[in-house]
Amino acid sequence: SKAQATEVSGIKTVLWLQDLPNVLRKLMVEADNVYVNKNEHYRVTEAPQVETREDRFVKQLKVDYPGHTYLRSNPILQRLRSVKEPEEIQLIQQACNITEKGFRRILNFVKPGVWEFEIEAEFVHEFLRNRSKGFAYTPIIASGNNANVLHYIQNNQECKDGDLILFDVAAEYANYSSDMSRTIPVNGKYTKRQREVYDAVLRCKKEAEMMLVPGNNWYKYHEELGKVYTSELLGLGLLDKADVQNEDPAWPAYKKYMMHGTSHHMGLDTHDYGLLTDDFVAGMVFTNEPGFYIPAEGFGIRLEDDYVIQKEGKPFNLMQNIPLEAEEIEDLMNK
Ligand SMILES: [Mn+2]
Repeated sequence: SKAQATEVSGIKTVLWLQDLPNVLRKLMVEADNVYVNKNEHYRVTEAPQVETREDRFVKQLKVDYPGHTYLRSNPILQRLRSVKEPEEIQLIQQACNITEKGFRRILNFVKPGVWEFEIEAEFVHEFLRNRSKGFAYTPIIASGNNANVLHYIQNNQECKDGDLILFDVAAEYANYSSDMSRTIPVNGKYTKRQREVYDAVLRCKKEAEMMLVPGNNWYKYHEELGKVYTSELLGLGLLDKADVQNEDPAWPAYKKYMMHGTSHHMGLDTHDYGLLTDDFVAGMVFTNEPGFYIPAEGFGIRLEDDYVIQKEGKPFNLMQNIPLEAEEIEDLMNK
């Protein structure tokens, strides 16, 4: 009922949809400016092939009311959505906590011979029994060289002794996302080389964390991180000085091993709205997800947590309770 709609939403005036044309007409003849919505997400790279219901509505508005000034609501919405309310952060935290349960469960489950889809099933079972509606996005469970296929979602291979498994798996809760990546050894023990790369990625993640502070912005952040990646890849012997000296500034040498962005807004969408040119401000939620991908060595490693930018100092890590250090993961797998 209308009364119930008011009760759950706090909205005082609730009307039936059939009243829309008349109410809209009354409002339009009193208004000069109309803000219309359009998906301007930076990840939308080409014009959509299908006209949405909203597109048709805007088109009709312009036919019916040609003399109005039409403006974009999107910059306003982008800014509203990129800075989260405390209630929203609580829901994202809950999504992260459910993701943690799933991850701890599979640490007890993974062993040589297990199939990627079996791990996927463990995750979703744990998510649903904690009142999540499921995965926040199509999960990546990539053992061995599958980790080097950036959006590997087949999850249909057997996990082999000696290989790593890269997970990019997380729960939704109350329509809010979480977004986690971890990389674990199938047999419960990283090799010396796997561990070297693991610790290098982890250092990158810790460096990135220090830069998720107010006043920085997405572009400066990525430029600085390029230097961190370059230095770690030199240390791992994956790049040499000549590679760096001769690099193409448009595609720096480090991108051979780390070819994706380090952070994105997260919230109602896993890749949430937000204007990348805006400075970071308190209440924005970002992922932090460095990775090194080495097909020649048969593995790839990505580590990802979700953070809330604070007014001052370090960001708050919503995934601080999810095992991350290599020793802790080995200990839990061998318990
Ligand atoms: Mn992510």
